[in-house]
Amino acid sequence: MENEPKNLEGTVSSEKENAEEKNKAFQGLLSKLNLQEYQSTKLRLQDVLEIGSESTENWTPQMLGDLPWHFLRKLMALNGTARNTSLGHRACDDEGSSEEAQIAGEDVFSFNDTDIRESLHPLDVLCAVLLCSDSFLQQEILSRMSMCQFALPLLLPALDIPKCTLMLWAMRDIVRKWRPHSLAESRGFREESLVLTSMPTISFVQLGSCSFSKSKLLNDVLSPSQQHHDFFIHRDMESGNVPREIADGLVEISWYFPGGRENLDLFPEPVAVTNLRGDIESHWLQFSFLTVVSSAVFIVTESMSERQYTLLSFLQGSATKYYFILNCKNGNSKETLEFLNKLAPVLNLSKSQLLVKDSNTNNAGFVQKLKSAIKSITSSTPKRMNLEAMAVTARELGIQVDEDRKECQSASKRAREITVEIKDLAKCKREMLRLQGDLWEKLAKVEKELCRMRRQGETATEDYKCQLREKQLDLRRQQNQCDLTDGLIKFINGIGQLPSIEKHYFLKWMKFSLDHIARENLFKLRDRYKGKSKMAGDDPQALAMLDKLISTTSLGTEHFMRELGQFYEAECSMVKEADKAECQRQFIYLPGIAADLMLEGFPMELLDGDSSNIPLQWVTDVLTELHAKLGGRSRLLVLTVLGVQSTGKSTLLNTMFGLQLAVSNGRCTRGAFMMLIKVAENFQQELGCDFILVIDTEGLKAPELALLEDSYQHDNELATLVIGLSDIAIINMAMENATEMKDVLQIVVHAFLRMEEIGQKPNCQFVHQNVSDVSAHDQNMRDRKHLLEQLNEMTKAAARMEKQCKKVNFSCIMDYDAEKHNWYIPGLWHGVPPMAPVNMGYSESVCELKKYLIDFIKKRSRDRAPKDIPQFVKWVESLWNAVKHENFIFSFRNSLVAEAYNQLSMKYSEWEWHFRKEIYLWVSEKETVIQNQTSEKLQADALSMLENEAQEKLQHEKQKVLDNLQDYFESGVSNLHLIEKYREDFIRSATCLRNELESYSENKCEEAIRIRKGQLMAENIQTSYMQIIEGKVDRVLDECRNKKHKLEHEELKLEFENMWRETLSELKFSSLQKREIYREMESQLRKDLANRGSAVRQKLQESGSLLFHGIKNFKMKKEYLDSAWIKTMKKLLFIEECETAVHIEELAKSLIDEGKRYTEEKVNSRVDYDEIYCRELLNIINKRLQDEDVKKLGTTACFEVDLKIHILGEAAWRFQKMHKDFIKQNDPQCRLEKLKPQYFSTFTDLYLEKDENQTRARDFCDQCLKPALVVYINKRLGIEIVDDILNKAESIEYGNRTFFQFTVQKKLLEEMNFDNYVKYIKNYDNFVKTWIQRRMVDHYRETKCLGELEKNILSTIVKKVREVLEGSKNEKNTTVLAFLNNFCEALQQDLVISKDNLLGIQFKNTAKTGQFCANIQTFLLDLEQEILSQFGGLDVHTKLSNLPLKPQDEIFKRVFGCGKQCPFCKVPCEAGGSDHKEHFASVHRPQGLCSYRYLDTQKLVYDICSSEVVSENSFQNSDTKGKLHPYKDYRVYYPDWRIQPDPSIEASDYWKFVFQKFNHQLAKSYNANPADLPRNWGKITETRALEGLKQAFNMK
Ligand SMILES: Nc1nc2c(ncn2[C@@H]2O[C@H](COP(=O)(O)OP(=O)(O)OP(=O)(O)O)[C@@H](O)[C@H]2O)c(=O)[nH]1
Ligand SMILES: [Mg+2]
Ligand SMILES: [Zn+2]
Ligand SMILES: [Zn+2]
Repeated sequence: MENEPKNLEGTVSSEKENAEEKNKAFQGLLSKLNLQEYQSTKLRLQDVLEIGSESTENWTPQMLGDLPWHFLRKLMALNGTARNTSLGHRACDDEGSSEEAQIAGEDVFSFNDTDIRESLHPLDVLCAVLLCSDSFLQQEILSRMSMCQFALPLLLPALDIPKCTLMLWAMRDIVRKWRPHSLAESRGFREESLVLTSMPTISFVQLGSCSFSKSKLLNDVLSPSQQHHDFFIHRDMESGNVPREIADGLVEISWYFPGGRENLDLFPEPVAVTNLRGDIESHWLQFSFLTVVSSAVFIVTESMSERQYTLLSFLQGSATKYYFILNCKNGNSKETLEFLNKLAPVLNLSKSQLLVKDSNTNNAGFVQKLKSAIKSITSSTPKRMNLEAMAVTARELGIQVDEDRKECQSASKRAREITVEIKDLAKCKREMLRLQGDLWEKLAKVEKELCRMRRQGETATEDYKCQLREKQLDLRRQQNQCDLTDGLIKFINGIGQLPSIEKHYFLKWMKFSLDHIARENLFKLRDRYKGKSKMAGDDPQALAMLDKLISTTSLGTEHFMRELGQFYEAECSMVKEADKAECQRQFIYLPGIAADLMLEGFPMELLDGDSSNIPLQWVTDVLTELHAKLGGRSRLLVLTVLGVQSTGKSTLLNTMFGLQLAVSNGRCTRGAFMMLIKVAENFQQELGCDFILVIDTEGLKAPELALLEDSYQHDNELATLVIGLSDIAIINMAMENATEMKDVLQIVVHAFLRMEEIGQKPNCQFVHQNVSDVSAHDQNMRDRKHLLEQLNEMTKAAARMEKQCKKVNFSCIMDYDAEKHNWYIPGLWHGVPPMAPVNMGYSESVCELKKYLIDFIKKRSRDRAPKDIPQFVKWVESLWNAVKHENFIFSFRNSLVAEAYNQLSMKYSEWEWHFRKEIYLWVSEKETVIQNQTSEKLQADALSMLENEAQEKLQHEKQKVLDNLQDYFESGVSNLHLIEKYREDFIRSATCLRNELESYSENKCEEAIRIRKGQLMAENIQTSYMQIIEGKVDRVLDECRNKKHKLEHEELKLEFENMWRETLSELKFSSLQKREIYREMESQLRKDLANRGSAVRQKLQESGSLLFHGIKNFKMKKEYLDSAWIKTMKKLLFIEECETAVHIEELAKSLIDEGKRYTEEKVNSRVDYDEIYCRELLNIINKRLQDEDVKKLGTTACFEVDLKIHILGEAAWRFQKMHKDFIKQNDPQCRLEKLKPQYFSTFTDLYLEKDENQTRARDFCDQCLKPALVVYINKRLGIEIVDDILNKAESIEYGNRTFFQFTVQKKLLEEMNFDNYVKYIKNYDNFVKTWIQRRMVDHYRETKCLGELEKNILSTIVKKVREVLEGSKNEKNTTVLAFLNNFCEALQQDLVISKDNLLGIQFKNTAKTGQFCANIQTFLLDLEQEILSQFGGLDVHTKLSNLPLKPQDEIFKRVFGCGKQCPFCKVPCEAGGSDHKEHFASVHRPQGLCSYRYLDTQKLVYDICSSEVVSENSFQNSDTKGKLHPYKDYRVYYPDWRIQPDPSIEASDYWKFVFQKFNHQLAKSYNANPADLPRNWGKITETRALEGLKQAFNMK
């Protein structure tokens, strides 16, 4: 250094000492600030951005250690008070001490305790923080300081070495915008990176000590008139007077930028101002630097000594202009002047270069003087230099430059290699990023067309879909054939192979260069456009053009990432198509790289704003990778922002979370970006999530632009997607423009409405920007009311547009509270840019909002578990899919919703079965009790009492279901809010179930009582006969005993026989009346058809007795078809007669089956015939004939008559036989005969005086207990089987209807049997019944565990029996008669013991109860074995047919559901519960599968309804009365069906495969021609079909 003063040279030792001292000071400071740990491992940006518990606190620093964090947090929030270092008042201390002082009688005032509050100089804190930060945090700190218009550190004192560091890198990110006066006319502006902008620099340094503040002076100079701003910290600021510990030698820099208003601007061009802290003497290096880079240096001094003079004279020859500001204070000014005069020739000083200030100088005047001095410098074409050039000087002087780190330099080189080539942005994009241009845009269009089918034209839907699919694949193939371009390879190397720090540098460098190029480009473009738009006036067309141009020529790292995404996606689809082997994949590692970037806080593109498309595969895989990297701990809260273009959305997010989203004028954010903000470990629990995912979106278009393009659609899509993903959505509004606001609100309301419909209810916060008054909230009360009214109005309009008819208003569709969820935020700038700092009010309001949001998140996560990444991915997928379709609501399907719904309906099925079981058991118990009733007890009001009891029970059980439902919805199972809207369905279903069971139980009880009454009549007669017989037996016994000799067995028998014969002949048996059932039924049928006209009557007459019907099969006849109806149908719909005939025959067959089932059930219950049975049969038929579907067939009265006759005829002879059997069973004589052996054995035993106890006990077991136990087992077995099956592990298939469908279809695919498929499709309910029965029988045959069930049932009841016996054992004195009565009484709810047999047992029974019981107990063991082996001998099938409650029917009810079928393809409904509002099915199938065909060609139709409902096609059928109706509006005719478009092309692969496989067989069996199936259906393999099935049913 030539001009370095000698006396500073050679003092190495003092320099060393100096350094040591400095280091000591620094260490001291660090320990005060608690920053030591960051001396080696620097603070990173992420550390500062983490959300911790302090985010919700009002945070004032209390200790010195709080100061750095206070600074960082406030700065991140752009708060103007960030540099404040005063510590929080310890208010109570203060008061306390003054009071204490008074009490103690001390003086209140004294000098020493004034204000020596412990604190630090702000610059010390700043330096310490910067020294402890890594270069990325430094960069962020400086960028934010620049926004706050704080002076920035240019040369930062370094500590371990006596040098300092030039903060070039740290300022790299700052971009400033200004309007030089040369552009004032044209209203153009300049925008440039600060470090690249050349301008004159004016430096201010100080010589010796000085009592006036040059910083303050500078602030006065730089501040705009009427608005003072502290660019530099000065001693009159808070803590500005605290002695500096390390900040001496710091050089700060600040700038003046003109705004293009000549009378207001200080200077016409930008000027930089630097300020060296401390004396030049001790900071000569810094000073030398300044003398080289500055156009002028102002030296402030109060006095000058000899030494100082000498020092300054070394500056001789310097190119810089020197000015002196002399602050005259006391006597020595004269001496100083002398020195200055001596210096004048050396430094080329002129008169104007000395500014004298004394105590009389008017400050304002002085400032003015200084300003003109500067102005004259700038107007004299001074030296201009930018920061990059300064760095060169710095290096020459041995000053470090922060950019010189090895990593930074090599990263810069890498980035330059890519960007150096770029001249023309549009061209570069075309050539370097080929995949995302035309190809990707075309792909986006095809993907949307696949959903919207707008240009389908005449092509058949499935064919058109195939074509599109081919096109899609072709585009992907083209993409896949592209090679990576050179630039891209370098980019991948940059982000893929470098260590984290270098990668970071690399990405930053990329950004800086690309931004720089883009700015230059834009500048030119604007210029060119300026001319055009001037000609056209301010016409929107030109604006729109410009807007478009800006977007096509913008280039950022996101474009590179997007390109990688496309490479990845193209490869994926090739692999999927098997065009590429898994092992050939080149790009499989890319998602991992992108996930890393996200983790490091880089924004990731979610929606590509250029093509309006989401690269779904890419996004999914990146996020999945991210989830894996997080070890599965990825609970997210999603926060988004929406609003009109350029209303400061990105700025808001940047301020709130310290993010670095791109911010600028014009459409700046494109599409949507997501970013992760980490929640501090110790705060995750409290906040309920691990990350906050922030989504920044592209601004919605201004209305004038919206008119021009199709951008309304784009905006709508964006809003729907983003709001759908949100937990919290911030709607940003700049208050000034009412129409703009209305437009945005409309879009937003639509999106919210859609979300409500699908169960997603995000919270919504309105942010009104640019409202500054403190009273804003109150003043705007009216506005808020007005806003709410408007919102309500819009909501209603939107609901109408979405074709919803329900009444809604805004707060129904979102979580919105007008009072709490409206925020008024003042404008961002305090004053006029470019010199305006960020408004404190802005920063603080945003901070308030943030606090509120964090609090809100805490509360919200308590009652709703936040989604994790896999769930988020599913949301993206399903929302995007629905958005692509036109009709969002009906297209939306989300696997999470489906999963939650499936879980709920599974639960509901359980509750339903429980309810049923309770009622079944109750009814069976009551039936048993009724059967045990003797006449006196079966009173007239027995039924109504039972009914009351039933009501209570039903109510109770229903309530249980409702309670379960309630509990379930409060259980915190995930995603419950999504299915909230289905809750009503299940509540209604519970009521419906209750009603069903009510009529079931009433019918059962009624029937039981009726039957019992009939039995009692017979029993009474019986009893009287038995008494007579018993009297006779008694007499004969006496006679025999009186005979002298002992009678042999033969003789006894003879005596007994004689007595029996005589008695019977004496008795006049009044046997039961025999009825002619078929006649009774005939008359009932006549009554049923009485008012159907003479033709019917005649037909009935002709048919003759029922006895002759129902034997042969039912045959179709021509007269069953209404010929007039058939004709119209044929004309309208081309429905052929034969087709209708087939349907009618099917109907008849199914009704006949049902009749048979009913009859059989009655016959099996072995009761007497009752006319109710016939009535019931007729009811079944009549009800079915009233069905809408059946009415459509146009059957004739003749059909009805014949069908009824057939069904009743078949029933008649069975009922007749049943009646006959009953009479036979109950004929008194027969019954008596049956008892004969027993009487005889009692008789002989009595005569021989054998111990009859044992025999009697055995008889009791055999004849009374055994049959009762068998009946008991059968009664329970059905219920137990259902329980058993549902509790099996595999029972998931019966869990709900969706699972069942999946299982069945999967099994069918495995078997691949044509007949089975036909049965499944055509005769669904029968198929299901057979299926269940078959599975059940197979299961029990295989496992043989039915025996186990029987054993369990038996042992429970036997245990009960034993208990009763045990209880009676010790009763010595009771008679057997009494015992038996007790016994029956005790078990009256469980066992029906035959009264006849009991009487026999009681006859002449003198045994002692105790003994009798003991005997029974011994026999009981054998009895149990006997019963079990009897059951064991039966085949499973027989066993099942013996059960009064058929388990297969119960399971059928469970899986069959409402039984409705899709009006187009007949696929069964899968909705849960029995009373749902909408029917739906997971997959629909090609219509030809259920025999639909084209009438002209008779070829089977292969259209799928789920595709048709989004196509332009129409349908016609009898519901539309043959008129064509657009498929899209199918809900006009089928409002209770929800047919959702396929979530993916693959979902219908299953049925396509089946159709393809059986096309010819189907055609043959339906008497049609095979379909011309689209070619690529043939490519579907069985594996893919199964995959499709799994996907459709959401199975893993
Ligand atoms: N006057 C004023 N300017 C603002 C305010 N908020 C932001 N800006 C400026 O407006 C410009 C646009 O801000 P951005 O944050 O990019 O706006 P945006 O809504 O994200 O814009 P797009 O993403 O392009 O839709 C920037 O230059 C901001 O500095 C404000 O409240 N008042
Ligand atoms: Mg933005
Ligand atoms: Zn369908
Ligand atoms: Zn249904």
